[in-house]
Amino acid sequence: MENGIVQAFRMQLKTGFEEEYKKRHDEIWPELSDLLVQAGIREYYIFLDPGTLALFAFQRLSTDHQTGDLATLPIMKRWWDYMADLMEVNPDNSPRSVACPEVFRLL
Ligand code: RM4
Repeated sequence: MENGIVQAFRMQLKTGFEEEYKKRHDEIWPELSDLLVQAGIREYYIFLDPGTLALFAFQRLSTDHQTGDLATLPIMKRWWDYMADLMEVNPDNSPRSVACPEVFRLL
């Protein structure tokens, strides 16, 4: 199987929004998930650390992914606006995100 590119990053949930964050993702807009797949995201997981409310995201991307363009797309921006009450965000409502370098792989 083609492994593509893997990347991980950390976002931050605000206190008290654990259930609502999960609910919104359980009901993710189909047009947004289509967009993410079209951008080349092959796998996307978000895990919640219950102690710190850190959101740890892991993605597997196709080698020709275009995830860098997502921030300019209206559906993505609308989702970020929608999620901004639950997450730590930047002034443009994109989630504050810290890249997490890979330190181990078992393949
Ligand atoms: C997240 C956040 C991310 C988005 C996912 C689907 O909570 O908004 O940017 O990729 O939802």
